Amino acid sequence: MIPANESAERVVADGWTVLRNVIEPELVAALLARIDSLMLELGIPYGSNAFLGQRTRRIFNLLSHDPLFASVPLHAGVLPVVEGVLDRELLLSSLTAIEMQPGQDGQPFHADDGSYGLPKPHRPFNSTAIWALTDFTLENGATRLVPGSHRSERNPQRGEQPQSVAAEMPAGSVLVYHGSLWHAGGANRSAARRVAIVCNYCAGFLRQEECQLLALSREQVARFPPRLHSLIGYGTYRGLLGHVDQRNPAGLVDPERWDVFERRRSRFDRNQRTLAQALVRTAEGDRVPAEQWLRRPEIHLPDLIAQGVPIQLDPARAAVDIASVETAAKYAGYLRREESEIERARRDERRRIPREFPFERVPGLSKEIVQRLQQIRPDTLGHALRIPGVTPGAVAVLSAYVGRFPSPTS
Ligand SMILES: O=C(O)CCC(=O)C(=O)O
Repeated sequence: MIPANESAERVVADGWTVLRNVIEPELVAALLARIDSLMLELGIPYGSNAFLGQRTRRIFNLLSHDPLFASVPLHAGVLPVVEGVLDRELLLSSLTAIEMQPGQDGQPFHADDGSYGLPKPHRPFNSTAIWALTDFTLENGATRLVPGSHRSERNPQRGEQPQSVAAEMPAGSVLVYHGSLWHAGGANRSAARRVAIVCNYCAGFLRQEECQLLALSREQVARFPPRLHSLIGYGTYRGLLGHVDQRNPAGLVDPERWDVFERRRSRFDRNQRTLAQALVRTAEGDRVPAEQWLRRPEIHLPDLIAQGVPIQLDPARAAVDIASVETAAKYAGYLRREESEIERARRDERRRIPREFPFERVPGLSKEIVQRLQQIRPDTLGHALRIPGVTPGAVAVLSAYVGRFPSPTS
């Protein structure tokens, strides 16, 4: 294997390098399988413009969907190369799966650091690793690269078609390039799809493309290895940028705290089971399930404990334990109703909209929303909900009419 510093030097000098067969085949297979299942679960639509690709589906913010994806930004065969291009204080800028179907046209050429708007050329402060999860070939749209363009004084113009080469590589390889390099997804003229993960890193002093401090919950982050905490943004750059009350925010995603939370959750689950099984004696002398008795407003958990129901409490956190078990019991009915609401929303997410559905006949939708829907023709209610400008209220109205108007072709 080529040493990481040599690969990094090639990225800085030549604009890119390909790390051939650097990813374990088992990891490639696992990532591919999870991306496929997420595409279905999330009802991912095709892109809505030439840049995103109208025959291309993307899953953004991958870390939020499965901890499996943590292995991508941290991979020992790739991260040291990018650290050599930027430095060890780099950040993960975005993490996206891209599935390009046959028939996808070539993407417009661009440079990933184009949005920062600084005079060019400059040293790399952005660097991207494109993981090939299927072979990348000339026919199926291997990324096009413009040699020398990382030294250009400008970004490509809209529609510009410079001379380029295709980054052909077998599945399990990774293309790493300089953020100023002009590049584009190629056209897929083959009969098979091309699948990739695009892992974009930036220097620690820059704003990330995805706002990960909000896109990932603290609980999700706490499960990741500490190195990933700092890549996500829980850290400081040169000990200053990003501090919280002069503390490094890394300490705020504390796996030990997460452990405390996990232990509390397992006590909670055990106590729920105990309440479902135990019987208690009422004032009238009847024996009733503890769970049912606790639903009475005047009954509290310590009353049941006094009757010998074996509830487990952490002495240091007894008040929190008691409050959570009591709240769950007293609001069980309400929670069940909420769950069925959530289930309904999930079903709606996948509910299909017939191809020629007459959006203009749905009463109460604004002209603008009807136009957006007619332009984009979402195939599910979930897809409709993700169209900018289409409100949840409009989708709720739509859901009431989706089964009502038969489409001429369906
Ligand atoms: O899919 C590719 O090969 C490149 C994708 C890309 O550059 C992008 O979406 O920004």
